[in-house]
Amino acid sequence: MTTLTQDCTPFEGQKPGTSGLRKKTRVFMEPGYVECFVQSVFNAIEGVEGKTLVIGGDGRFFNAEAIQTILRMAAANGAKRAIVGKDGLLSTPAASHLIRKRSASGGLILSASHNPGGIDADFGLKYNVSNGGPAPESVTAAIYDETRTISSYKTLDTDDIDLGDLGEVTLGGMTVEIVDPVAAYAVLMEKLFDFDAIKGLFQAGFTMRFDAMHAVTGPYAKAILEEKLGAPEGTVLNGVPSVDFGKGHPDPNPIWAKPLVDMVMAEDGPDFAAASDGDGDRNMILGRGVYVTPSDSLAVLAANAHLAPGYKEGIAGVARSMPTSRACDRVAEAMGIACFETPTGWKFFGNLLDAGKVTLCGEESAGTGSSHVREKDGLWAVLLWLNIIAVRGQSVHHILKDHWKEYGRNYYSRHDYEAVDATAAAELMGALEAALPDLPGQRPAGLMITEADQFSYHDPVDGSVSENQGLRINFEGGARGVLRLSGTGTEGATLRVYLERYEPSGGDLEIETQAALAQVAAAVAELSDLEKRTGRTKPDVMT
Ligand code: VG1
Ligand code: CO
Repeated sequence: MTTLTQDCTPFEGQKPGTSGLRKKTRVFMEPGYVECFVQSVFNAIEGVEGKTLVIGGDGRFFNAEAIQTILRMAAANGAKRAIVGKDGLLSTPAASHLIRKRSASGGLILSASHNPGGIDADFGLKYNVSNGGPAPESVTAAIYDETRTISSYKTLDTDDIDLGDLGEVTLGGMTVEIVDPVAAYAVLMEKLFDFDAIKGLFQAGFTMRFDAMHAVTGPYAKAILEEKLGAPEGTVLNGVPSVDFGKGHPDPNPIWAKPLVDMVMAEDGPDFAAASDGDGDRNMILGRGVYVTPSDSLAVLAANAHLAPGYKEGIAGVARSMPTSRACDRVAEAMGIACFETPTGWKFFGNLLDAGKVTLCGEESAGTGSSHVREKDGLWAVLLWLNIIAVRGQSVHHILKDHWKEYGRNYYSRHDYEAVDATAAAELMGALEAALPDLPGQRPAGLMITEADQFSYHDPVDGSVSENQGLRINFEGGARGVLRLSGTGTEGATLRVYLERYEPSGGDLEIETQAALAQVAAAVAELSDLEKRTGRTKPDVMT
């Protein structure tokens, strides 16, 4: 077995500030592409000599091939050990947990998350640091700089290794340890939640469906929900990971998980339903007849977390991404704990979690998590909901209604305009940004603007500043519109418009969501000249 040094052509890799590199699968399949990116990552972290890395992915098309490439390169670059999920599978939260538990230097996670998989769909690769979380901007900036100057990579001239058997094998001077992707994660969940109480719930006839969307959470959900917690077989739907996610879009929202939503909206539907995304870090929560928005879910979990053993001492604080609704802010205020507002992306929660300032975090995009790992965690959120339901003995609908009665309701929806012409999208944002100082006092669609700004985040732990994180427009009465461009799309630009309106307790808490937000939506459309600039009359996706 010989070490080879091969040439790289510098390229435009992972943009600083994005969580990993996400491109069309065929781009990743170009000869040398994965290699030059992985070498850029290794160079950016000052090499991997003597280090331990965790490696795994969501099982999408090209996962198996890319893992072999990464293993050969890690060995050639002198890594001491690679901890790999059997068959190359690891959910993002399970990878985060393994990095922490095994004191690894970091990990490489192969996933494009909720984006579809397949040779004509998307692939992704990201590096997580030693706290188990996504690389902070200082690291992603260094990776980007490397991709611009990279000239060669190191690999081994050797065959693929079999990742189908648990145990250790050697590759060059590196030990490859193949682990059960579920085991350590399941132990962690058992520590956090009252499994006996949840078991009792299922024994008493409580019904649930979990849609793994043909993605990585299938084995996790089967092992935990069906085997450990005794939910009947068939509770987990689409539980076998497939390379193209059954030709679906593994995004747990009412659009892409419509069959599940239809099931739970029926009168004879299950008591509870949930879904997760490609790499297992997102969650959607439903109860019979009711969809819980991710923002509401975060607020309900914050208010009730103490009912689960892992959080019985209470929570230190909460954090939400800026576009996430302010429902959790009200809970934090009532509890007398801090609520932080961070830019979109889980990496911004890492410092707050590491410093013990917050225990729970969440994003409107169906991400919720806690200090147990440094990524959002889909199954964790499902288990926390189950634990709360078991202790309170109430339905999801009941819990949600009680919550609104106590705190008021933040009506909320995100409108996505996908594959918009990138220049048109940039111009829309630029024009609106330029107009910000003049907005207060204006009344688009009859709603008075009270404040408007471009969101900048000052990290309270390390003092770093992240600018241009989205345009915020506040209206009278606590309504708000937020606009930002997605950092994870792979085609043109995706414009995200986030709409929110507050209805205090005692007001009308049962309005249909889009109807409740129609005026805010009209105001944002007017201000941004949305239709003219994008050529779109309605969003592609509303969640
Ligand atoms: C989207 C979501 C964001 C999330 C990110 C990664 O980013 O809006 O909340 O953190 O995806 O999620 P953007 O830039 O497209 O809005 V995942 O499940 O890819 O790890
Ligand atoms: Co994801």
